[in-house]
Amino acid sequence: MVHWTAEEKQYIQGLWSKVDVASIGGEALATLLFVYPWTQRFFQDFGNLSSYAAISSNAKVKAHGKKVFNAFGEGVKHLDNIKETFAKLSELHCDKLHVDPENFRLLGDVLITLLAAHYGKEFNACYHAAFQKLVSVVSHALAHRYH
Ligand code: HNI
Repeated sequence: MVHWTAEEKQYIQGLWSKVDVASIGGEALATLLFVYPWTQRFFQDFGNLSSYAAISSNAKVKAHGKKVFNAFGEGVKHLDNIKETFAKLSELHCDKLHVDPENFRLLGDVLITLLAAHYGKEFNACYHAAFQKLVSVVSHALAHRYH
């Protein structure tokens, strides 16, 4: 099981409590779809994804980004239970959607970049390390069905 120090928990849960999940979630998914356009193939029924402006104003992208990061927030709440928290979602992404787990890592990197952009100096090396660990553990849990 992953061990979290009290400080790591504080960095993660403290910062996440301030995050506007709908906003950063929409932004993160939009960035993923724009910067790594091959990820668009999972969202072919989302309509117009032809430019950054189109992607970032697409209501389906926003709604899905919010959904994804609300689920991510469940992981933040249950740091000592991440594998179980994402067990059902791992089944969905691996067995049904066949999402390449590399994409979980990419989305995690996007999230960290956005947190750094939004929180500036407050998102210091300690926050960065804690969130890096979190996105890695969440990606691993989501990919669990592949292992
Ligand atoms: Ni993901 C559906 C959570 C990463 C492709 N995804 C979901 C749902 C949740 C979710 C929650 C809705 C489940 C339901 O309807 O029961 N996804 C997460 C989380 C992460 C993640 C927590 C990583 C942090 N998903 C990704 C990535 C991709 C992805 C990186 C592809 C690039 N997800 C999907 C697709 C669906 C999906 C595709 C189904 C969409 C649909 O049409 O309903």
